[in-house]
Order: sequence, then structure tokens, then C-alpha cells
Amino acid sequence: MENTDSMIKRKSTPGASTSLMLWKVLAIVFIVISIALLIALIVVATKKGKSDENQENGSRVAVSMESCGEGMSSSDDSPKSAGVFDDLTIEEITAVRDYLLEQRELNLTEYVDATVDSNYIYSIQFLPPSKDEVLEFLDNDGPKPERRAVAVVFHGATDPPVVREYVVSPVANPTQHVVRKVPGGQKETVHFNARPFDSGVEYKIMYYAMAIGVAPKLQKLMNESYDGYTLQCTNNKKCLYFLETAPLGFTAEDRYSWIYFIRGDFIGHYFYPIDLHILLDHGGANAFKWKILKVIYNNQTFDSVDELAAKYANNTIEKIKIPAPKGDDDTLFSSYERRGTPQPSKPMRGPEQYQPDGQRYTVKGHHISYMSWSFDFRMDSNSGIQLYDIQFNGDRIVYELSLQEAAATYAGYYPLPSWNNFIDGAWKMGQSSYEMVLGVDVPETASCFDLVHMIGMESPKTFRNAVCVFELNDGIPLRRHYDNNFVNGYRFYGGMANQVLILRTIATVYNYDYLFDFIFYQNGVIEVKMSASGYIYGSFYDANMHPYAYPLHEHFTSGTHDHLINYKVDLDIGGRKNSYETIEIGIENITERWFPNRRRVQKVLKRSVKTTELEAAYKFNFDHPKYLNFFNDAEENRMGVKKGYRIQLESMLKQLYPEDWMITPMMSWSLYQMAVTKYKENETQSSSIYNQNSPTNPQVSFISLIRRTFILFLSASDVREIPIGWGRL
Ligand SMILES: [Cu+2]
Repeated sequence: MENTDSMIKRKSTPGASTSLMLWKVLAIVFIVISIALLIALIVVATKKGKSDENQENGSRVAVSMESCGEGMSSSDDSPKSAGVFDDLTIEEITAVRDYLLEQRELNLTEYVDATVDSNYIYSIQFLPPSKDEVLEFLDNDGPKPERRAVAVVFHGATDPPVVREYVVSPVANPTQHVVRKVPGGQKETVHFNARPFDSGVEYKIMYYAMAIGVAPKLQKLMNESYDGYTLQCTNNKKCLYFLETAPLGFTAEDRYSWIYFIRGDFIGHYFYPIDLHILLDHGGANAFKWKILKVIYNNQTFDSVDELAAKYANNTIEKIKIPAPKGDDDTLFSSYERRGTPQPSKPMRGPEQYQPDGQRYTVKGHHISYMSWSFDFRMDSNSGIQLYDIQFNGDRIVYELSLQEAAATYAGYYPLPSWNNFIDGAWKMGQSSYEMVLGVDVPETASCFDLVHMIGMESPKTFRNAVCVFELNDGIPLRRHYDNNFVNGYRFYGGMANQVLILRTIATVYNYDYLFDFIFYQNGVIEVKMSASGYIYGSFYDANMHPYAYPLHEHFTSGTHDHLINYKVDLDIGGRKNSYETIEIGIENITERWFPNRRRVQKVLKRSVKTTELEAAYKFNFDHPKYLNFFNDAEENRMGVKKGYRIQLESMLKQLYPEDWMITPMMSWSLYQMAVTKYKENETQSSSIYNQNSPTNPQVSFISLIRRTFILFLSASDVREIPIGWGRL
């Protein structure tokens, strides 16, 4: 742990008799320091022109701040992992897309011309190679894994319509495609109604349905009730736009959504929902068969738009008028405009991070090295950021550390927000990381990376500076101590500044912004952290919302909700054969050995090695605190203790939904604070992009994954993957 470079040690000099000596020593020290500073100044002045020469500024590193020093030197050799975990480039995605479009039997329509009943490419991205292949290459000089792509194709033109996934290779110049058995069901097709919502193609058809089937009939109502706001607005003024609740339906076989309307022309438009809801059955590929089933207006429910329009016209219903915001003052609350008395009263800049000797980490493509650490990263366009091959002091400790899913589950009186239970892997969470702003989102010193994605787009797009890495002094010492001499002094001081490396990405999934951090400490700890920002999910407020939320503004609130985040960590401590144990901190009540008439109550460690996955599924219990320890039975440290890593769950949320509630199966990982499963190549994810719209019968049922495998072998076992569910409100 000790890094002499950052350690500060000094001896105390108690006693007045030594004060003369102290002054002499100090004088000499100051002279030495002055000379050293002079020499340093000359060296810096001479080298200024050369600064940054050794820093890696590959094409992917879009921002690399000029720093004062020359930074870490690094060779030009590319890391062995180059290309193994890297996402597809613009050229590779384009080649895969063009190859698929040429395959006549697929009968694909280009994205721009596609409708719901077309066969079209929804997404293309990198398909990481199997762990066996990668380790054979990295550790045993096996062949380099082939780079492959996975394309999700919506086959709206087949009967019945289905979703298929194709594995296409090689990505540089594709020559073959095979149908993939989709993880979860292990079938070659997924039900069409379980597909993710496509905010291009499907929204377009929905918009026509609303613009043609609803807007003309409700023009008068919208105009009067919503103070001029309508779907058919003119000159882009007083426009309503609409969104839909999720999940889209109850099972994989149906597709229903409540459409709800929002005033769209303000900063923070999330905060301007109105009280009109329309239930749409948009199942299947034939949009002519889509139907409006219910309409809610001013807390009155109607079977059709016609019924509402007629009753509105003949004044047989309760009408509502929700005034439009009046001027800028009325909408200031939803803006980011700073208001109130400026602080501090005299404009002054705040503290900043700087790197006196330049960057202390090196970047080669998406391979990052820092102190004793090294790792690779990529971004799954759906589920988000993934780190691979994390090594500390040259030992691999984690094969994969990845975001799997983010859930947000709402409550309320009206369908918005009551019906909303989002899982963001189906809403392009990985493709939702946009450019970070230096000095606000990350320190000015950060190095940032561009990403390439293609979900719901005609061609791949570059997302600039969507992942950043930077070193940070977090202001709290990593360790420190004064050695008390108990006579108002001390014998020595030791301390170490906490300088850490942070890899950050911020996913803006509609209203909220998830800040995902992976923090590497110098003592071998990795911290995984999510901080939430952005806007709350706006809902219409009236007294009916009282049990679910507080009013936040006129007609506006946000329903009570949870955010639950699911990560996977595939730990490899000293190799792939690891075991898992809990160490319960129990209480013992024993006879005091040296006073036989007395008792002694104290804590005691009770180790329990888990043998089945079910046994290893962890539900936190305050009455029985436990350490969660992963260790290698065959590797010991010099004290004879098995080498291991402990998972420390810092922030947990209990899933309040019962196991048998319709919504729970699509996110059954949330029932556990941690679960441990035996590694299987076809069970690499705890969720799926098809789970959101098949809540009761999801594509990947995490709970059945952990129930299916009965025996978890001990030291003879293969690696385990350990998805961790944790969250915060
Ligand atoms: Cu929230």
C-alpha cells in the first residue's frame, strides 16, 4: 500500500533543548530547497517546448489537455488487447450494414424508408468474443479472436413478424452471417411485440395515428383546456408532444402504451405534462390494426376519442383549464438559469485540479494504464459501459466489470407515472452518453474518448468525448497517522494523499443523467459508483396524486420512485478457479476465561463457503452483517490466508415489489443485493433489451438463471460471474 513517492514522514523534535539545532537544520534545509527550486525552474523552462510529447494522442482521444509537465513516458507498442474489446468503427459498422442490405433473402429496407411492417436493421454493434477465446489469446498465445458484429433486425414483413439477431463477420469485410440464439430464451427469434421501442420508425407511425386519428377530433378541447396548446400547432408555437408509458404491454405477446402529452417549448419540458392520456394497442406490424382503447381527460375515462369529443362538445363532462405558463418568470423554475444573489458576492474562480508533472496515466486506444492498474473499456450501445481485463500489479483481478441494467420504478394515480417501470437497457442507455464538459462534468485535465453507435439510425454516428478518464485528488487522505506520545506530542506522522483514477461516462436517458464512475485507488480498491442528476420525471399533479407525491409546482409533480442499478463483476483472483464465502460477524457469549464467574460477549467471525447459486443469492440483513469474500483456494498470501477480494455494498435498496407482481420478473436481479452464478458463455448478461416489453415472461429471467444451477463447485469450479444489484433513491 505504501508508495514512498507520496508518503510524508517526519520525526517530531520534542523538548526545548533541541530548538537551536532545529533552527540550524531548518536553515540548511531552506538553502537546499532554494537551490533545488532554481534548478527545477531551469529544467522546466528548457523542457517546456517538449511537454506532452510522450502522451498518447490517438485519434480516439479527442481531448487531451496540455499539462505543465511531460507526463508519463510510454512506448509506442500497442497493448496486446488492442482490438480485442474495441467497439466497431464507423467503417466496420458501415461495412456490416451494407453487407446485410445486400443479402436478398433478408429482404431488408433501408432505415430511412422503413415502417413498422418492413424488415429493417434496428442496431449494429460489437459482439465481444468469448472469455475462453480471449484468455487463450492474452495468456497462452492462442489466435487473436475474430472481431464480430451483432445486428438486431426487426422482421416486420414476415408472417408472423419477429425479431432476429445476426452475427456478422469478419467486420472489416463481412462474408458471412448466422442467426444468433438470443441470450435468455436461446431461440432464434424473439416475439415482435417484445422489441424495444424505436423512437424513429415506431414513433413516426404513432405520430400519424395521433395527428390523424386524435388531433382533429380534440382540437377544440386541446385549445380550450390547455390554453392554446395542441398537437396540430402552427409556427412551432404552443405545441404538445407525446410520449408513452413503459413497459409497452404486459407480456412479450402484447404491446400497449398510455400516450401522454407534454407542453414542449420550455427548457425543462419534462415539467409540463397535461392530464390527457390515451391507451393505444400498438401490437403487431400492421399499424392499420392499432386501436385506441381508452382515453382519460380530467380524471374521467372514455372508451374512445369520439366519445370524449362528443361529450366535451355537448358539455356533459367536467372540463378543466390548465393555463399556459405566463412569460419567462413562470418557467424559470424548470430552467438551469441561476438566480438569487450570486455567491460569492465578488466573482471569484473556485478551486481546480492541476497536474504539476503532467498526466500520470497513459492511454492507448481504449487501454488505460495508471500506477499499478491497467484495463480496457468499451461501451455496449444498449446496456452501457464495460471494463475488461482489470489488472493490479500485473495480476488480473477482474475479467469483466460492466453495467448491466438501470431500472426506475414509479408510482402515482394516473397512468403517468403509475404505469412507468423503466429498464434503460431497452432505451439505448449506452448510446445516451454525450459530450462531457471540461471543468464541470470532469476536471479540465481529463482525457476523453469518442464512441460510435448505430441504434435506430440510418448510419453510424460518432458521439464525441462520451467517456473521460482523469486523475483526482479527492481531498481525503488515503491513510494517515500521528503517533501519540501521550504527553501532548507525537513521535511520527505518516500520511498519503488519495490520488485516484476515475473513468466516467454520463448517460442521459431522457430526463435523468446517470454519472457512472469507476474509481481506481492506489491500495488495490476499485469503487463502482453511480450518481444521479438531470430532471425528475414530470407528472401531472392534482389531489389524487397526494398519496404518491408532493406538489412541486402548479399542476406538476413527480411520482415516488426507485432507481436500481445492476452491475456484473467477473472476478478472477489468481486465475479462474475461485470460491465464494460469506463471513458473518456474529456474537458469542462465552465464559470469561480468567474470571470463570463472569461472561464475555464479543463479535466473532463465522465463515460459510457457499456451494449452490441459490445459497449464494444474497439478501442484505442488518441483524446478520456479513462480509462477502471471493477467494482462490489454491493461492495464499505469506500469512497463509487465501488470496481474495471482498465485495463491499455501500448503497443498497430493497426491492419492495413482490416477486409475483407483473413487473418484477423483467428485473428479478433487483430482488438481491448480490448474486453469484457459475460462469456460462450463454449467460453473460443479467438483462436483455427485450425484457422491458415482456415484463411477465422476460427474455432473460435472472431469477431462473440462479435457480437452475444446483451445484456451485468449490475450488474445482470455473469462474463465477457476480452480478450486483444496488441502488439509491
Ligand atoms: Cu429519480
